[in-house]
Amino acid sequence: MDGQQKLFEACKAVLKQNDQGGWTRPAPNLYPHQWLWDSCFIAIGLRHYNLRRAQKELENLFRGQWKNGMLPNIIYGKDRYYGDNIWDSKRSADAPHQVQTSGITQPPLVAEALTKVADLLPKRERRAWLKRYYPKLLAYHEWLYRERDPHGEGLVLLVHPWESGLDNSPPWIREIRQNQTPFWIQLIHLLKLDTLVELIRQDTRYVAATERTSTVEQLTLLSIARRLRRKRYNTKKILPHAHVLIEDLAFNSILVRANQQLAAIAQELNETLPGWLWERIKKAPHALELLWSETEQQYFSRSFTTFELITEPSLATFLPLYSGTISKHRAAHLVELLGSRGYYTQFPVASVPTTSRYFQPHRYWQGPTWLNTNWLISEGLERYGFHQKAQQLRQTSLELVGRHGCYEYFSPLDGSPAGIKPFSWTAAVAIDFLHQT
Ligand code: 2M8
Repeated sequence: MDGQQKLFEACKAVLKQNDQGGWTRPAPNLYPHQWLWDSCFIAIGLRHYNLRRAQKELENLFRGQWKNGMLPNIIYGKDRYYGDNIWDSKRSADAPHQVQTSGITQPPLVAEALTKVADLLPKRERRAWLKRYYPKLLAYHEWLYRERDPHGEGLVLLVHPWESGLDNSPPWIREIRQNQTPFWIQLIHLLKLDTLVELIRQDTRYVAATERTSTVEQLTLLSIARRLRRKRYNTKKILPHAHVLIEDLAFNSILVRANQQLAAIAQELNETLPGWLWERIKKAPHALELLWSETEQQYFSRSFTTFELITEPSLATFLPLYSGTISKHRAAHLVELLGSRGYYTQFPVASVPTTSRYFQPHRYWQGPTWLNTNWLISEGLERYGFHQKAQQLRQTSLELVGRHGCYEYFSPLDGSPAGIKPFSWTAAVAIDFLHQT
């Protein structure tokens, strides 16, 4: 067996180990449930060797869809999890009855996963597949723009850092530190009781505390979730009272691409998108440009409340490449940036540039290299014709997995592994990368 085949087999074994019978947990212990964007990456990997199972993964994601169209970021399985009882989704009349879910969403990668699976299906099955999921996908995009774009400008807002998928990335940390940390949590920090509280944290039983979100931030994330629960996840009730609302750059870049995929599916099926939604979809690529800073020459997330850009750099700045709608000139500029300012480290892409005050090589979304974001960037690079750069990124990513196995993330400085293992999307993305080399 050659090296590539061996790696493929090892990655398949990870997905098998994490298979819960039709859906895949991200990892044992730490993440025992089904997560939204994880399952999309997982389906993208699975389709290469088990198309039926990839279909099942997505079918199971839609078990969690709410009556109002929302796809939740977590559908609970039977095992326990450290935040289990915070959501109590049944408090909303929109939540499904058959399963327990969270009350928030995650990056809208599902159009991508449905499309990539469809592309491998025979003609007739493809049509049936798209027909089956089009109404559900449409309902999700309608929910996003109806509930989360109250100004009708083509940018959706997020109400919790967990919705961004990049939980503790600098723009979110800065905003929650400035506006959201409740007094009792500040007190814990002031009295240096963090280490005591850490003792009751369950996630740090499996991964070193230095590789996870800090205790103060973790408590704040739980407290924001509780506030959302009190409002029964009703956006109209949440907005007037929320302290941190962000038009997240990564999320909106992914959504712009997802909109194109939704529109392509509609066209293939001879369906017409609702007029109001089509208007938003047309606005979205222009709205993304509102997130460009002329001074800093890069993209940022924006506060929904103040309309100000949150000028803390992170890898999200490269995701407009993935949206595919920015100008070639802008794309070339981003590629130049990718090669500099602390992003293109020995094992790129650092989730936060090494020059940032937030950078920590092993701490979650505050510096490490992740395979899923490398996937999004490499897809974007391909779209703009930077094939060699995309190939390079896939190679360095595969090198990490080949050397250390399917860890959750890796230090961008020396490639040392961190987080939980065996982690499903690392395996799934590696499989997709192997099929592109
Ligand atoms: C992380 O997020 C969860 C909450 O959703 C957590 O912090 O426990 C993030 O890395 C997220 O992007 C990912 O989907 C999830 C499961 O892998 O873990």
